[in-house]
Amino acid sequence: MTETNQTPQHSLVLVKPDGYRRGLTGEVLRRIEAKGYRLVALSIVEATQEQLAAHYAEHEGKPFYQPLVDFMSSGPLAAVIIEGDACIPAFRSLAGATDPTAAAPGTIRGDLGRDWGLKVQQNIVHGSDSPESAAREISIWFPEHAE
Ligand code: DAT
Ligand code: MG
Repeated sequence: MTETNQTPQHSLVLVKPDGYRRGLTGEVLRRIEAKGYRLVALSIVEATQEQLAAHYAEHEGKPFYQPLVDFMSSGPLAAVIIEGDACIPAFRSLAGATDPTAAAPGTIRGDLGRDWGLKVQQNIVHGSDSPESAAREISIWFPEHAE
């Protein structure tokens, strides 16, 4: 029998306030499930300043940091834990490039996003970029699921 990993990979996905406001949460979740990943936690929340400071600590001091925090505070978002082998790079691939203008057609950002001429790109989704980020971000948004 083929050996499988004992612990499936998890990634933290956010449908950002632009995606939630535009009614794209279901479309994002549909793409994740159609790809073959499982949703293991889902929550519609208004992010606290503490959550956003922790989530985006790596960007503090950059010119788009405050616009990013303000945007992420502009309304509800959907926080999701997804599960399955290689789901971290696979979701980054589904999401597409950070800049929605450059994001390839077929990706979430390429199909559903655009540049609105603002100080921060509103690009519909966030996805963890490494196992370390995923563990850190899951503890921010779902402390009850911390690994
Ligand atoms: P990603 O979300 O693709 O991991 P990131 O972590 O580098 O990208 O940046 C976080 C978010 O900040 C990103 O989704 C959109 C915004 N952003 C990043 N770089 C930007 C820039 N140069 N100008 C405007 N917004 C930017
Ligand atoms: Mg990032």
